Amino acid sequence: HLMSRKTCILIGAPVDSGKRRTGCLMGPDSYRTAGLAEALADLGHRVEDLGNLSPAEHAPEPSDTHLHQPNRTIGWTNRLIRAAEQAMPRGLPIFLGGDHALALGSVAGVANHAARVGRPQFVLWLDAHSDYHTPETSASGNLHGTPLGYVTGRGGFAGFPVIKNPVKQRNICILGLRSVDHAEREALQRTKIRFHDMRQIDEHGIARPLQAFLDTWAKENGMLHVSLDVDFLDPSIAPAVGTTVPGGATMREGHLVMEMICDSGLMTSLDLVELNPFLDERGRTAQLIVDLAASALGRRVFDRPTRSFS
Ligand code: HAR
Ligand code: MN
Ligand code: MN
Ligand code: MN
Repeated sequence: HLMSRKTCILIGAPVDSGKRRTGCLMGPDSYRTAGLAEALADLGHRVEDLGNLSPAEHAPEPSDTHLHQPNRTIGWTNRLIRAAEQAMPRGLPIFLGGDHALALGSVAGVANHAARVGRPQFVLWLDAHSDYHTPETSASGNLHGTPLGYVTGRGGFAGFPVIKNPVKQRNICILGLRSVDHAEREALQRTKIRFHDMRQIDEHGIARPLQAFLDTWAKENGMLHVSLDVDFLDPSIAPAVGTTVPGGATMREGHLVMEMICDSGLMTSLDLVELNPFLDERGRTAQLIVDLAASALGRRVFDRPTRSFS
């Protein structure tokens, strides 16, 4: 087997407060129906399913804000930080979204664990969007556009748990960008975050920037959190997402990324986010995401390196 046997901890996080269009709350059960636990068990992993969480207690929503359901997202963030901290010492948590607002909590929580064990936290963000807003810069008021802003320690997250262990900008790599707001682009370009838009991926392939990032991370014995937003993929293969953007990653680009992550050997946590089963076609998007997760956890046709045919 390519990958050592892991304890995969499935954490249902039916977060639906990060944007206005609802439906992501059905994501965790859609992944279960598509056979996620069985696929991982077939690869030799132990699988535990913690069921679906609910948000921690939170105040009622304010009416004097451009933000959509900030307090519910605060409740989720508190709950998910705790869930991530509790799961990390026991295995590899897989956060079943839920929209991308769940990553405010999942990433903050795994970064707290990394700090506790004295290892740097790395984050690979697979997304059409950079999700680097703060509540103040977000024109839409949709907090699923803010998790990278939050976990890197940008200001403006009043009422949210204080970020104890910000993820270093240089330890973040975003792949798949093709929809970045003006304020985000300006801010992102001033950071050390590595980001690669679809143009770069078209021109140089997806393997090169990913390998460069994985090499740094391996050298520094980091923890690696992978956050897979469904809209990273092209809508023609992954229609079940509220924010489709044409021109996304192909099926093989998606699998290659996951296979390379697996070969690198040390993915320590994973988010599967933004699946909206209400928009799916006969479960095909859920199935594709399950297959991608299986690739990240060792599914292969043949083990690498392939022998030559000579
Ligand atoms: N940048 C836009 C906004 O802030 C769109 C954000 C959409 N985010 C996601 N997740 N779908 O990546 O509203
Ligand atoms: Mn095998
Ligand atoms: Mn996203
Ligand atoms: Mn997105």
